[in-house]
Amino acid sequence: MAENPQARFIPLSGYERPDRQRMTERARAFYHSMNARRTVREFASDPVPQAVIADAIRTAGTAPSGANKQPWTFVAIRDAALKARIRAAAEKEEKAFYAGKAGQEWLRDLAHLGTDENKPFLEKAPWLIVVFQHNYELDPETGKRGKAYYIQESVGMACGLLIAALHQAGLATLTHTPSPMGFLRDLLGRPKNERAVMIVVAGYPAPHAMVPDITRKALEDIAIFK
Ligand code: IYR
Repeated sequence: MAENPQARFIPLSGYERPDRQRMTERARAFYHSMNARRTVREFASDPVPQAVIADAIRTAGTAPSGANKQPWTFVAIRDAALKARIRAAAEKEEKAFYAGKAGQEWLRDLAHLGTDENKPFLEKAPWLIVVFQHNYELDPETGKRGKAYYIQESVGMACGLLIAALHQAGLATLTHTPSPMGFLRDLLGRPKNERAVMIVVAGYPAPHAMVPDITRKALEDIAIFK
């Protein structure tokens, strides 16, 4: 196949071609399932097995990435003391954000979500998954650096798969982005080539969890077929 001697190929395995009807049904079913996902801010404290979180992270790790560099690290936290420290640091940043750092337009745009500087879910939810992007490769032994490509795109896709996987497992999620997030690298002892991009909060929703009354754009408003 490929002329390049550095390119090694193996047969595509695990792919089964569905017939038209099956394909149509599967696309529909997956859409319905994912359309039921909502960002949740009220969590139950019930524990969730580590194995479930591990498989969701495995799924995230299947995302495509630039030159297959897989420029991501997922730090999954269940330790209560660590969660408390993250909450305290995040709330400190959020206080400044909501007190005006965000600017009027941003705060106006957020008003309908009813968010504020209080982030109890950072302690209440059983798991916080902090997603780090690798701005470049850094060998921990030699200190040797390498490049990574399309880092934000790659990590964004991995986060999407992570959220989809957690949803499919039956968990609620919240993508939380305290800004700035520099404190997370220090708090979690990550190397200098890594930057936190979001916290994915995961757990069961609280029994009577409420969510904002929002709608999704219709297909006609997001897609153009030519
Ligand atoms: N990081 C803040 C603010 C926030 C910003 C956006 I854009 C949102 O969609 C939601 C919240 C917070 O977590 O409250």
